[in-house]
Amino acid sequence: GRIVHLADYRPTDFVLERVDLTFELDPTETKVEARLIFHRREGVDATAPLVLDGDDLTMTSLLFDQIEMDPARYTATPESLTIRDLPESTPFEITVVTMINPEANTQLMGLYRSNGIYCTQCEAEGFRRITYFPDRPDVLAVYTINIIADKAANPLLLSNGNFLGGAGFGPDKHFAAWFDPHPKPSYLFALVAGDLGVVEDTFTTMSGREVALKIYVEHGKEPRAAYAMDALKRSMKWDEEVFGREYDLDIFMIVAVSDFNMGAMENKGLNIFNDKYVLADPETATDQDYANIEAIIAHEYFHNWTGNRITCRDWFQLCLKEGLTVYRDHEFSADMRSRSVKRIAEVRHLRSEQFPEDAGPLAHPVRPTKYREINNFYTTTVYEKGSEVTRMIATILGRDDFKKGMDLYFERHDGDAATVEDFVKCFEDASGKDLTQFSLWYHQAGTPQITVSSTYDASAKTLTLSLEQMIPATPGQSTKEPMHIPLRFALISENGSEASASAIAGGDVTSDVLHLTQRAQTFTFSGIGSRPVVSLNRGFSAPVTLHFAQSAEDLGHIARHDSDLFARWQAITDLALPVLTDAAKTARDGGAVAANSAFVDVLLAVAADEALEPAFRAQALTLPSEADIARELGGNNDPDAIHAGRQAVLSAIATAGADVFRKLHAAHSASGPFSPDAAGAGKRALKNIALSFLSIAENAPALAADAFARADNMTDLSQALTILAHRFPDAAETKEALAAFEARFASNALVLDKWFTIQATIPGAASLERVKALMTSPHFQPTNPNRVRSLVGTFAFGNATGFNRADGAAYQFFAEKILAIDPRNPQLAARLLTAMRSWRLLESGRADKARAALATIEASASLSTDVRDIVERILK
Ligand code: HT7
Ligand code: ZN
Repeated sequence: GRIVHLADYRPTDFVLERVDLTFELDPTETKVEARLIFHRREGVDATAPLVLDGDDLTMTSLLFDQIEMDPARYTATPESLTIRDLPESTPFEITVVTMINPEANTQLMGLYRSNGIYCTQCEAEGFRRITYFPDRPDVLAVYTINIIADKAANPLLLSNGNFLGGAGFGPDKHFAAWFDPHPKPSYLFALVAGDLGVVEDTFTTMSGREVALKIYVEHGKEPRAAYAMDALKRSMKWDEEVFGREYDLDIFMIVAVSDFNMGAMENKGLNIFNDKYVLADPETATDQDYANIEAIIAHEYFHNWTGNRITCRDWFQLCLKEGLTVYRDHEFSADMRSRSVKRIAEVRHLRSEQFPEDAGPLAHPVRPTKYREINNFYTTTVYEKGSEVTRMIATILGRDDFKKGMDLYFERHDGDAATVEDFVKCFEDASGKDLTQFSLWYHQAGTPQITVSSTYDASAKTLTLSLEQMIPATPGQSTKEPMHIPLRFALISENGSEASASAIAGGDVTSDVLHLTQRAQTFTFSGIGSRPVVSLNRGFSAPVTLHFAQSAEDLGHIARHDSDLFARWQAITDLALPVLTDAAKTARDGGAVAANSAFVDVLLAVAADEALEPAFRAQALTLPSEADIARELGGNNDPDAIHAGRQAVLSAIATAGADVFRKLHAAHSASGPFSPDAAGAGKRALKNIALSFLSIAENAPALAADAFARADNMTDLSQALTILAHRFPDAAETKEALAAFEARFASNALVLDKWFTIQATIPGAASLERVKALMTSPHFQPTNPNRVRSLVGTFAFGNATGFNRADGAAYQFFAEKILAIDPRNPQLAARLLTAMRSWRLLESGRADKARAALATIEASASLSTDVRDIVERILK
């Protein structure tokens, strides 16, 4: 594949006025007739041809203004259709017929069939696999869609917009027509046909219009769509209340399908979802599943304004819709749940996924300037760091000006295909602030590293805070400019209150935000009566890494007293990390790990503090992950030592806190009626982490086996099974529980995904054989992305000791799997392969073996562009 550069952007030569599509659906021979009306853009050379994109297309007919076209005037290949000798200024109509095979479409891009359901996925460049088209996001048009299909097999015929009408069509067929009045790019087109059940409801918008809401799922699964419907209605209301955004069609539909490459897709009026993010009930879904459904339903719905009404000019602007929409779904979940606990979860996710991406060979700016395969840029940097950049704009502007900027964006750009510059300009114009330096966040890759030191001068009553920023080199960017980094902070007095300064020198400080703008900067606060403890980057106001050598006493003070719960959690993490890295080093040298008792005391005090919400206490008790420790160690890593060290620390905490954990477990075990809300989920989280520590303390499976037997919801059941499998993999209780789980949920693939994941993530070298054996299980479907991710994906991403076993056997196994998946589904293969992006941080024995496995992949002659792009960048 060639490389696409942002600098080469130019508008199309022809303007698309209308699109009429007629589909005659057939599992293997679907006929697509596209009638497209174009005119030449003013000022474009009269001899310029019309070039349309295609991908693997077969054309059977081409008409120009209803008359068969002279073959001398066009060239059709599977990848493009070029038409010459076109009118200079008058509109003209092209009618193209293509034949496609949905059944054979294993890539899940374009029109495909999943479990007997026809569905589409057009973002980013799937529409060109349906018909020849100017398949780019800046070509907006109004679409009319006709669908003809066998009536018995496909009672349901859906597309974007409003339903126009339908009727019988011959003896066995019927048709339906849909019209979407909102101009849209091709990537938002959708079609669904098949036989599905439906859950229906209505929503009355703020201006009093009634919208029909429909969620389509497989027959019999309707009750499991109730939570998704509730989340949808809450999302619609929230977007009206918080962003002033009202829905704009008579109907909003969601369809759940079982084969899907990503989480969901925001097609106008017809969202298509991976069924994993729609279906839930207490028996089959965990609290995490409920939270994901709520967030993804909201995310796709919010795209109606940030993505659909205002779309992207080109794919380099992906963060314009994705970063902003993630920010909106984060804010929604924060309002629905506990804001601090949600923030902690977001930061954990950002650090475990985005920071490694930003520190490795796949690092790229939030707004990239070039790509070889756009599918590989649906990354955590574009999404999650993109969201953090939006959050920083809100922090710098403050609530009111941020709202003004958003309103201006909606007003100024509704109906546009916009750019990041357009977006930022709205905030500049609304606030009068210059965001030029801030915009570097879009252009410079790498996580800023900030070194901080503070000194208190008792006689002068001053506190000086010196900060220095360093942005590491990333691929293609060896030097960086200093950025504008907004750091929320507080100076906490000895008694826990927040000290205020009478004057500040050295830089811009607005209320509780310190604006670091220079490479090195010293802020002096005066009028400070006694030495305060500095709480910095509260609420994680900037996605940076702080290097601030605060004493254990100061961190303990923050952990116990900060009014910002996020900061308290961060202080606990800062106390934990050196304990865990020391433990890893000790384990590596074969020594006995001794956990630092000051840290354990703080942790247990927080765990036992009834004034704190259970969900927060559960977060505090969830120690930094093995990946977090590896990142902190920074290189030459031995996953076995990291694991052993962490286990030793967990044991020390379990022993010291056995009484606390026993009380917590008992107090939260008496469960009332199940509620998936945040309060219920928090109690379950605290109870289950207490159970996990108790099981470590007792070093026996009985407690978890008992919890497994008594569980009345999937959260408790899967947590108990995880403890059994991960702690006591060879115990009879574990074997029985795994078998019972498998038998009970044999007909529920989404639940069996949990069964695969729990086993794929059992620590230790033996897990490779386990994963291989599970691949032969009758429940494993190698063509279904959810199954592959739940087994192979979680093994590679979530089992550091198993995947990185010292003999390199798992890398070779993984390389074989990537090469087997790639021909069927390149997107899935490429995404899985990113699990190896941090191979250079391993100790040399493992690193050599990882490199060799990557080289095996690279040497394959028939790689997809997707996998070739990833493997070459990882190896560079
Ligand atoms: N905007 C959607 C992205 C997406 C996607 C991209 C590439 C290939 C398949 C895909 N399915 C969905 C999802 C979202 O961010 O809302
Ligand atoms: Zn999105």
